[in-house]
Amino acid sequence: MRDAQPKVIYRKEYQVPAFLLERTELTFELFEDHAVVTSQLHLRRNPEADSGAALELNGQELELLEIAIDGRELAPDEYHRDDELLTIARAPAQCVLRCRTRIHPQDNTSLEGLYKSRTMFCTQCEAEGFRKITYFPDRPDVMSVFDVTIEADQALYPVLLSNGNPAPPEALANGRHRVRWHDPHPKPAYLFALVAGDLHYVEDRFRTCGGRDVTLRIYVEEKDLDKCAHAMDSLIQSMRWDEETYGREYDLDIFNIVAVDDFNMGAMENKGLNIFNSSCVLCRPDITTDAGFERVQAIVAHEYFHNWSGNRVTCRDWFQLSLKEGFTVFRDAEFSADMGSRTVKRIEDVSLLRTAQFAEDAGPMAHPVRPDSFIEISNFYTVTIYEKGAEVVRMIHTLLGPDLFRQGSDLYFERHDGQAVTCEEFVRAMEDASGVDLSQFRLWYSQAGTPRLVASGHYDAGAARYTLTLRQSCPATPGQPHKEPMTIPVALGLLGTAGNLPLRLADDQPGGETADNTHRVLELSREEQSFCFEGVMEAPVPALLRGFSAPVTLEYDYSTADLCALMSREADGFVRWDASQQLALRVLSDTQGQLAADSAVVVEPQFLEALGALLADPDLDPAMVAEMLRLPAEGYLAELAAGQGGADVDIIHQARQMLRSTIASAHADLFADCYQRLVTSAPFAPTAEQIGARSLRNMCLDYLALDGAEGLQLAQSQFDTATNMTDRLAALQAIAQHGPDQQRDAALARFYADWEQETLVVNQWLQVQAAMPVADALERVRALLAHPAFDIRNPNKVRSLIGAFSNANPVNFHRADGEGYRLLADIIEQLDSRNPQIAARLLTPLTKWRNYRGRGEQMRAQLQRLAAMPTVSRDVYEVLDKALA
Ligand code: B3K
Ligand code: ZN
Repeated sequence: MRDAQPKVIYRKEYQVPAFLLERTELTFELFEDHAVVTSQLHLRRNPEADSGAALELNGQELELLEIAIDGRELAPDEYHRDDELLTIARAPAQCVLRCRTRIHPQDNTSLEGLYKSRTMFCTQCEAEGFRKITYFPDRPDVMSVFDVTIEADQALYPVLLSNGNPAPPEALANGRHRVRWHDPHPKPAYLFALVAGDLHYVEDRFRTCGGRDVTLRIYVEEKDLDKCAHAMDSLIQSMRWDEETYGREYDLDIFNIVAVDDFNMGAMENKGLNIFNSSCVLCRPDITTDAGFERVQAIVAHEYFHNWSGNRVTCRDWFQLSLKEGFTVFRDAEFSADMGSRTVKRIEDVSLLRTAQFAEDAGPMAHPVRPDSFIEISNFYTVTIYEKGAEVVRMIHTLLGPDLFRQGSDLYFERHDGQAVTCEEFVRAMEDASGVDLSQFRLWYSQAGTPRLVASGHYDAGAARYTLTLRQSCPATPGQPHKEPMTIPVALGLLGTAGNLPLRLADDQPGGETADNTHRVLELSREEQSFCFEGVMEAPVPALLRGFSAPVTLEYDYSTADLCALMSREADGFVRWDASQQLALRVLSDTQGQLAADSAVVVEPQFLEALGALLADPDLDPAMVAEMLRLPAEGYLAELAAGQGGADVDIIHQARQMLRSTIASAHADLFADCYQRLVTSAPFAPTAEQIGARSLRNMCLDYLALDGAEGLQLAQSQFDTATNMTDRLAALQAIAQHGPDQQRDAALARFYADWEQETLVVNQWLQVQAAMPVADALERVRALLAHPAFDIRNPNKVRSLIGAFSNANPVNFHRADGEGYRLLADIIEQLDSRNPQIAARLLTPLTKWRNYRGRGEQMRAQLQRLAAMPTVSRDVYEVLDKALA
């Protein structure tokens, strides 16, 4: 790897900035082969800092044209410059620093800083991209008011946008023009944004609770104007929801969203000017699936909610990233739950947490929600920071209850408005407003790893008493060999033969009283605790972790009959679903055992019966039935097997396929009936009800196609006649996964011919092919790399083809000859010098090399090959370093 090892940055080394910024003036002169950035920084020594501390400005890959203080150009010996920093040892206590730099946005392939996406200029500054634009104290605790002037060619870039409010445009000589923007809200550089391009917009208005009218615009290329309605609706719903749920009002006269094609992640919450990956904003029923509609709604909301949780109150340093991300994910999850089906949203989130976050927490990249160190902050935009961080906020919500939680969030926003703060300040505001002591709870921020909860129950019929014993432990993670017991809220009910039983805890025991006497939230705080319920008239089945009240693994020795009872009668939808998954896991594990031992495969009849009952009952929520019929993913099965001696990908795949075929043939008639029952002539709408119905119907289609020719014919007819992308893509997927070669290739060719012009649809087409479990999938992926539909410079395409192949096609990625690993490493090698963020992210599946029986060494060999590249980015270095440690 590179000779000089990248520096590790530690949270404990935080120091306040030496200088504060009162105002930032920026001028951008944009040209076809470069841009000139002029800055005037109004600086003042920070009274809280060491009085001799030097002024430090971050800067990377910048050509310095001019540097002056208070109008006087600096001599070369008055400042020092290296690859990352410009240091001025003796700057006046108050001064204006003027800097001119030249940059080359056209050549910026990292998609960080100022760059070009197709024909437009745009920026991405979080976390540390601003330093690629000009010299600046690029840290989130340096906040200032920004005045931005943009000058560019009027014909090529008629729209010039930045944060805040604009002044009228001015025409300049040579066909150029200029627009000035003023953002009155002090902000760190990571929230700065600029866009210049030939853009068109859809406009609406929102009147805030305080009576102010806000202009809402979504800027897109002209061809995409008819794909903005859903994002606009979602924005208006989000603004209303945040007023009603959190009392948060929007604070500028304009809110702009811009869609760009080349973007490293989903979207970015820049103040008043959110920049979106076009895949997370553009929607139309004929090109977007239901999942796409839901994603757009959630991401629009997420970025909007950041206006308070992130922008008005921001992070002191990047170790506090979850302060804004965890809280904002919790907020957007609750918003989505309110807009659609609460239980289904929870199921989706828990599935992601279990498959991706638990895996991260069990692997070499494990880190606490508030990390202690990093090499490259871009690597820490993780499922732990986002999803586990959101679970931590959710647990505070559960422990305090909705009213005290709201008082806590009000206090947090009021106390820290305009500040850059830490996770500690969030917890303290919650404590101060509620009077609840969260001292022990804070361990959730500092300890990595997924806690393991083991539960056991004892029923004493004579005393009508049920005793539940809970024991917690947490596995060691890198740098954290020993863990302390945490506060774990365990929401539960007790299920009897005729429904949930009333709960009465023995007098001396705490257990959150709730309005519903069949529901309690127990607080486990010691390593082991027993909770005693009185007046229990029959032996109950405990319904534990209702709503997934804590991000832990749970072990309880349920009988198959217990799980069937929970599946059919438990009041909590999450527990019903979870019981179905546990049952499926048990059956899958039996099947794997039978396959490994070469013995006959026998599927537990109670499991098949339970699924049949779900399919046959027209009164059940179709969305829930679909979720309960979905078998755990192969990747998740591999994670579980990793802890038990290593995963055998082929056995896992065979077992899952075999179980699916058994279900398909056992219930062929029920699938066909259910499919017909859900046919509708209602016009398409992305409502929870319709989404649920389509989800079950397409689940039925998939099982029917798996069962044989008749089902494949049905899939073909749905493919030929579908009028929305959800149904069309589901049919294509069913054909691609289960159809004969000829039918599959014809459908794929037809799909491409129909949608060649719609990039986002073409990306779905790439994804379907990357995930096909056919023998030549890898060769197909290699061929697609050369197809005009692919472009390695575009992160969406890389994710669709390479991301899908390595994460959603386990049998082919883990091919015995190691070619899957080689393919991924080839791509990472090509990408690392261009776009290190994407390269580092693609590495994830290889970092799990220890989990795979018989494959680990081949995976590790590819990591070692990458480590031997002559130059390695800081991003990829950090991941390799941890994965190979
Ligand atoms: N805050 C951005 C993520 C920035 C990632 C930088 N590598 C999007 C979001 O979480 O809302
Ligand atoms: Zn966010």
